[in-house]
Amino acid sequence: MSTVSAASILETQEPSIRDFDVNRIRRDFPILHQTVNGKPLVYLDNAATSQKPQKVLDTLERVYREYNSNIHRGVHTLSQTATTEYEKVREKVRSFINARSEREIIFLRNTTEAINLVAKCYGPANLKAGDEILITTMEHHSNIVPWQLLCEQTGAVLKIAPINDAGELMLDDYEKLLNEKTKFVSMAHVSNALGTINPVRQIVDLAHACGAKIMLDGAQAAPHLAINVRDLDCDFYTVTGHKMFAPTGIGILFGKHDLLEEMPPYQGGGEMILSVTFEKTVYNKVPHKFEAGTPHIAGAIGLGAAAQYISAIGLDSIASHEHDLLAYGTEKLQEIPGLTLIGTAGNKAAIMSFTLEGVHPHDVGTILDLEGIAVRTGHHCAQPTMERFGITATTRASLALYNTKQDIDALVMGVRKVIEVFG
Ligand code: 7TS
Repeated sequence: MSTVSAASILETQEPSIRDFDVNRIRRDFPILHQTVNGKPLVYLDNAATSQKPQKVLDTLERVYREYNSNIHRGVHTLSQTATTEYEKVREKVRSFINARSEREIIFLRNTTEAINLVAKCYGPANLKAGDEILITTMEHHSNIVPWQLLCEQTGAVLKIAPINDAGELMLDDYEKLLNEKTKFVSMAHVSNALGTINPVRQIVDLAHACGAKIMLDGAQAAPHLAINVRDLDCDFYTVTGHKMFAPTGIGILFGKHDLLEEMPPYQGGGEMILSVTFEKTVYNKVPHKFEAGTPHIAGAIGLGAAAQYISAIGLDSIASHEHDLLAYGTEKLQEIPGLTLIGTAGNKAAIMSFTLEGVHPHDVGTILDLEGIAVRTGHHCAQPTMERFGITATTRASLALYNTKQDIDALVMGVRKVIEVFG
């Protein structure tokens, strides 16, 4: 999957791209139109969580105003409406990531829960002592710790693929780490700390060639790139709703149907059963087997609205807009003395992580906040990535479809102010 240059896209004269109007898009996001510390808000913390468009806010309000009810268990009208709306989202999400069947879509809390589910439910039955799990140096902690737990449980060994100084996967080394002991591979589609877009299609083939199953962590991919799990042929893929304009507390796990069928349930409770006696419980079919308890009904319906919102604008248009901003921001930031970009991959999503000589990122973030600019500072839950670059933290500006060149200019002015303050 690659980002596309704005010029080449515009040449194709696709209507959705010609029509991309960032000012119109900004009007869809009420939260953006406020001042913070007396300055207009510049929201550049989208990799942590994105803002929500009016369409999603209205959808949530409608759920609670008009048909709030528990799903899958009531014969009454409200419950039937809630069930229908909730289940419709499974189809919307299926289409959004191009899965074969909506039975391959499991609603969960977030990406973290999805990775834990796969580690817990696929892992123990399929991995034994001495088997290897391969991840990379650029993973979020949620794509490290569940595998460490699985290694502790099974005696499997965690292997780490290296990255180069630009923050790109070193493919030759990656291939060398794959062998007949490799039983599972997991990798971020897009790195949250560096912005690197990994060559996941190629990695899936490499993993499968040595007989390993592969999980892709799409937390940072979903709002920026088109995801096509059928083309990718990955075994598992996960998306977290709140980074793609949906509410917090809702995400999805995609899994190939035959794998999900074989896996034991994640949690026991209501919804995940067909029948229960004290002697024997019969589990429900997938995906319900993995959805114990009352789910985040409104959240899932909000996720459907968010996916529709993204699709209506078009991921090509979004990628093109963000790619332009990334190019502009990279150029402007690089002009600042003492600023070092961390993560300069050739194929990158719109994330700009940087250090500033002599100034701790928390101080950068604090001063930017006084200017109304929201960025993330710290290790971004990717401590091993930081360690790879010999640092403990960065300042990270992460963009979304509603950001503008003016936002980047504000960031650049803010960073220059930081330098003034710190001499
Ligand atoms: N994987 C990646 C690549 C992520 O960026 C994140 C969250 C997660 C997994 C976990 O997502 P969750 O929804 O389950 O929490 N990343 C960030 C971040 O960069 N700043 O705050 C959260």
